[in-house]
Amino acid sequence: MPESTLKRAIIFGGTSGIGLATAQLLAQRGVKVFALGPEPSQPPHLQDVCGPSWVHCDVSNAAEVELAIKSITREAPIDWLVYSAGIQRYGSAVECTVEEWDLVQTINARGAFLAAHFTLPHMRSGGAIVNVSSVQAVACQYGVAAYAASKGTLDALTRALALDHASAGIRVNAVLPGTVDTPMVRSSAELFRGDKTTEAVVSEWGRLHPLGRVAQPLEVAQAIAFLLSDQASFITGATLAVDGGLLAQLSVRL
Ligand code: BMA
Repeated sequence: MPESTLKRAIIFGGTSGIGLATAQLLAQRGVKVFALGPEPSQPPHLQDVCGPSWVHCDVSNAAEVELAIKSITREAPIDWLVYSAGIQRYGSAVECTVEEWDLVQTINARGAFLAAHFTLPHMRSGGAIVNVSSVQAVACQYGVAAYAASKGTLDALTRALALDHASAGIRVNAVLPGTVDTPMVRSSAELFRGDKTTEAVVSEWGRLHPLGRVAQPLEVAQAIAFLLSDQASFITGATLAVDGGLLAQLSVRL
């Protein structure tokens, strides 16, 4: 493919879970992918030379985000941005500490603002952004005050970005995953498993989804790749649930 038509993508949170699956999928499809993550050195699963390039970036540090994007865009502009960095903390508004609240908003929401803020000036017209939100932006579990609020912010930011940058030919959408088999969900399962195995807890959570299982990260990555692509050329400001039917259901039964 000629260099001028090669798509270039930045993926925040590209070293784990949904972000990693997206980085791998896009790289397989011939996209030049920059996978950003907080690890101090290149994670072994990103050492494949044909795969995504790894760039260190702690999204809580605005200067690091700016520097990472500057170093990537120095050689050429960017077509696609995916914000998939995210953490989960549990507790009601009373149980959640002020520090936990701040950390969750910083990683899940402020980081998405920083990514957009520093990347948008280097994006090509025809480009696209996808933010990885959650079903919990719309309807939430008990005890996830900080997380749900951060994802609600991310959805609102998605709409604001979609409006403000439509005239520049840039589309901005969000995916809302249900439960996905990622390290983040596995560590939540570990936290709540009691006497059960982590596997059993993950399967139990899966059964709560109408499709009867949790998602694999690739299933969300495929939706992200669609929203980035020209196949979604008239879709902007949208929130796409990738949730096995979770948001379609009420827990009330006849
Ligand atoms: C995700 C995470 C998961 C959870 C799922 C469905 O965003 O919070 O831990 O299982 O939402 O509530």
